[in-house]
Amino acid sequence: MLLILAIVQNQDAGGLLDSLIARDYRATRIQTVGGFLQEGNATVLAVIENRQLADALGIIQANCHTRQHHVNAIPALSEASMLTTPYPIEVEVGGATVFVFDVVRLERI
Ligand code: 2BA
Repeated sequence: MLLILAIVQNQDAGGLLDSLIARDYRATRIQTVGGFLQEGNATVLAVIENRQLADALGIIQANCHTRQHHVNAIPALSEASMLTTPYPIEVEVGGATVFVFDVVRLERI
């Protein structure tokens, strides 16, 4: 058994959950916040059989899309420049950041 932990964008989380459930996977969505952007994202947990890994990753890939986000960065202070005016930078977020763990045991008690 494997635990898939997928960090996805909020816009993609509902469709991903629907697609997983439609294919008979069990899944849980947790509201989370990304450390860099400090924006809400979603973490989806699903325990699957090892043979289902490729299928489950395919469902994640089909539902999670890459998007550009803009964030204001503050330049580092240097001797040459005392400017601290924030400037916009663009970062590419997603589709999904996926971690796969071995599961020793699953109990429903
Ligand atoms: P955030 O930490 O808010 O990061 C959002 C996006 O900002 C990242 O997209 C990446 O493109 C960029 N980014 C992150 N840290 C950066 C840095 N130090 N310098 C420059 N750009 C940076 P993704 O890589 O697609 O990550 C999306 C979200 O997935 C992250 O949101 C975080 O919540 C999670 N994540 C990504 N990698 C992770 C990891 N190794 N461990 C734990 N969570 C991770």
